[in-house]
Amino acid sequence: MRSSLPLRLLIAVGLSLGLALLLLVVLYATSIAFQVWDHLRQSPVWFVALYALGLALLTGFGARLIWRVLTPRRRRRARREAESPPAPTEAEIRARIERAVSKGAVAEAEEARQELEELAARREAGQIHVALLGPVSTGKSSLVRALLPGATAAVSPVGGTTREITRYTWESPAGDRLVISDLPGLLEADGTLDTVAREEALRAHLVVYLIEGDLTRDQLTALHEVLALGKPVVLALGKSDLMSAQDQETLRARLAARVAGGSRVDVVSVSAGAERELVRMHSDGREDVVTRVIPPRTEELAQAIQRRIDGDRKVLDGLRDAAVFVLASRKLDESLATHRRTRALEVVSSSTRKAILGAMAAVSPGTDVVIQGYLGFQMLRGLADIYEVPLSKVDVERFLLNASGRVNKTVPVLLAVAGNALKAFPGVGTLTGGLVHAVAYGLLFDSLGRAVADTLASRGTLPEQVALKTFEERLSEDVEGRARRLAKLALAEVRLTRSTRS
Ligand SMILES: Nc1nc2c(ncn2[C@@H]2O[C@H](COP(=O)(O)OP(=O)(O)OP(=O)(O)O)[C@@H](O)[C@H]2O)c(=O)[nH]1
Ligand SMILES: [Mg+2]
Repeated sequence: MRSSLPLRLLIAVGLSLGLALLLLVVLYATSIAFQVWDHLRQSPVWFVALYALGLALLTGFGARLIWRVLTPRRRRRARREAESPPAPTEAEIRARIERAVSKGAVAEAEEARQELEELAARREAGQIHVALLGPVSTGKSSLVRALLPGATAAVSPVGGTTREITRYTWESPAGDRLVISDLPGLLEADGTLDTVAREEALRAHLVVYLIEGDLTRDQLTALHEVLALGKPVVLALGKSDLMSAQDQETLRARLAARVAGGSRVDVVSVSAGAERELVRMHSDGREDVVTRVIPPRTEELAQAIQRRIDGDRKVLDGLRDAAVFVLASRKLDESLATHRRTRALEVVSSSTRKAILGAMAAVSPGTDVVIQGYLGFQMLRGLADIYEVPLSKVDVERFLLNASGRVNKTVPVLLAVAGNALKAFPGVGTLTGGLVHAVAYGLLFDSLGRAVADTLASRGTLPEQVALKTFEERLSEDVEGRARRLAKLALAEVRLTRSTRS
């Protein structure tokens, strides 16, 4: 459509005015810029540098502010998630399992190995797995019964009825045979079965998350955990027979808005059916109770499941595999962390014992320092080896030197605490001098070893300042209790030496 002449004239006038204004702004800005430039030329160099720095900072800050305003928080979070490390591959996990086994952590690697074995068995069987997840008592087992009239899943109004995973074979509307897992309810009072249910959800291709009202914060978190792994989810609003059509519609719209999973979440209504007792009034005044059977309503759910499994099977398998790899890797991380912690504490306690013995066995003044230096070196190397952190000889020596520097002021306190601890044991007598030193050394070793082990475990490296700060904190932690234990240990050694001599 062609615009009329007056309108075009109006646009031309508007444009001319706009251009004139722009020209004015440019001229004005240029004039100010020249004035500033003239001033700057007469100013000392340090002022010009400071001015330039200020301008650069202001520009950087402004650019960052504009970027934050233009990028909504959700997109920034999505970017961060996209940048998060990808799921480990099967080859990587297998290599880690092998390394753990070669280091003696056979039992620790077992759970991860079993996850991979289970995955291999499921791949071989080629069936689609659907996990029925959701908070307690939302009707998961009842839904299994509704889908499979022959199923014997236990149902009860008391929460926490299902205590283990039960798998059923279900035929979808299009005749596909699927495995449906009825899972223990999430977020039950003691929470012991949460992990069982969540892990099975990770092993499935598809998760049906059954709720019976709006999502609580905890339920939303549990759902996001599944969504974070990219798994398709059907969010099923259960017990729909208890809600009016209007309420259901409002709630479903709200649920869809709350679940930020986009196209990966379908929201459907389901009902496992129910029986309701009604009082029937007769014309002659008689009353009797009749049972009204409300039929199950599962078609919408079945269709949603079918739609999902009709998608690209390779993609579904890939997402399932990735989730299992995350699960296996997590299990390996957890059990290796426990294993490493146990071994690290063994190294610390054996080094502490040796430090006590070394101090007691020192033949002349100064020899104890040499012994402790050697033992400290061995302890740190042992811990670094357990946590697979490469630490050079120079690194260890510098660290030990700085650690000794830190404790110089604390030594008198440690000696006093050690002396006090020994007083609790009658008959220590003349030996006390050497023993006090030995117990103080023990306290130093115990604190240093634990601090280094904690730092290696939490950081995966040994940042010196962090480890030394932890060392100082550990030194004052339960110092009396530890001194008593170490005093007991030292005395036991003394008695042992005496009895072998006599
Ligand atoms: N009205 C109505 N009641 C239902 C429906 N589904 C389940 N119920 C009732 O809800 C209660 C809990 O049902 P279950 O099937 O045991 O729930 P669950 O989610 O398996 O429970 P847990 O295994 O304890 O987590 C029972 O009293 C059921 O009769 C439904 O669709 N409509
Ligand atoms: Mg159940």
